[in-house]
Amino acid sequence: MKLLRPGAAGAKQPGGALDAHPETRIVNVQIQTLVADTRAALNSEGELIGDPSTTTPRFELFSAASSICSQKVRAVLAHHRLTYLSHMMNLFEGQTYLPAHVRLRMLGCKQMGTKLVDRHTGSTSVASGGGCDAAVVPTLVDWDAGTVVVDSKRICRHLDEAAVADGARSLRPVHLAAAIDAELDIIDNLPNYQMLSGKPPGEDRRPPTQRGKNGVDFAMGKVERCDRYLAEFADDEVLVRGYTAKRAKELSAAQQLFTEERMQEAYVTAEAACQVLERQLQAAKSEWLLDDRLTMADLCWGIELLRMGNMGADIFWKDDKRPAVAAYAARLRELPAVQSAVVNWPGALFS
Ligand SMILES: N[C@@H](CCC(=O)N[C@@H](CS)C(=O)NCC(=O)O)C(=O)O
Repeated sequence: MKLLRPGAAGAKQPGGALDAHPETRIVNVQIQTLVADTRAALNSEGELIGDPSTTTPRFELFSAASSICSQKVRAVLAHHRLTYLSHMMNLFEGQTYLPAHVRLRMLGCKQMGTKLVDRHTGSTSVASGGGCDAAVVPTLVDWDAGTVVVDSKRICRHLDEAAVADGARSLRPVHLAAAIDAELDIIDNLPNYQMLSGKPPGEDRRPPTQRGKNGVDFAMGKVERCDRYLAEFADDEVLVRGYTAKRAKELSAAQQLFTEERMQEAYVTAEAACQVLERQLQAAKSEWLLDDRLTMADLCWGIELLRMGNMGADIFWKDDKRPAVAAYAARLRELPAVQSAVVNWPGALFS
């Protein structure tokens, strides 16, 4: 891995080659400014991941080490060996709320065409969660297309399509697309926020850095962060919309998600998903869950099962409880893309 200085003499600026499409170029200039502001706020020049000879990587990714949504995107990038400029954000220091980043995502949310999410269902899904969140990661910039892409599921598909256009084999082949999407929806709807931040029913098996936490303080910290930004940027219509929706979402999380009853429900949901997976794996006649070739569903399950294991929820499949899930989780963990996006990515697993 090599440090790349996008502004260095002789280096072509990402996003500079869009002269043929004036309409796109206007958006692109806006993206360029917001990306430059976000980099400056993070004090990050970015780290080039992939081919070290690349001077103008097509993709630029803002992600967080431990974010499960970011991990899925990094795994697809790694699987397809796509080169990108990576900027890391610290979720616990609230870096995803930086105004330039929120403005950047507001462009992506607009392009996605969904409203801003203002309540928390416990899942990270845009479809069932009620919309787009302007203060989270991952955020992908595609300099060739002149777009900012938000939502991990959309980003993974976008990257897969880009790789396929370059001759790669798809992780989401057309004949399996519906089945893969159904798996991605199941995974996207799992209560990862609750299992990471809330107190589990019974013994707290989370790693020491998370153990004992009840979720409410974390969510209220986000509400307070939004309040500070709302006071500071009261005249900025775009930021006010972004932070107001996020504030409402996290307030609903603090008030509703982490009660004993909701935490019980979350664990029941997660275990039920493992039971469905066990049955599917037992019945599968293919090498992987849906095919003889690895699909996006396998990659995302790999990341989900690693997270569950990291939170101590591997009791759902350990000790012969669900042997097919246990074997699948162990196999997925060894995939080079999962190793590089999570297992060997500094800070990706909680200790
Ligand atoms: N639907 C979005 C959800 C993204 C999301 O919820 N990201 C979380 C980490 S997995 C985040 O950045 N949280 C920071 C916060 O809410 O403060 C996606 O899949 O990309």
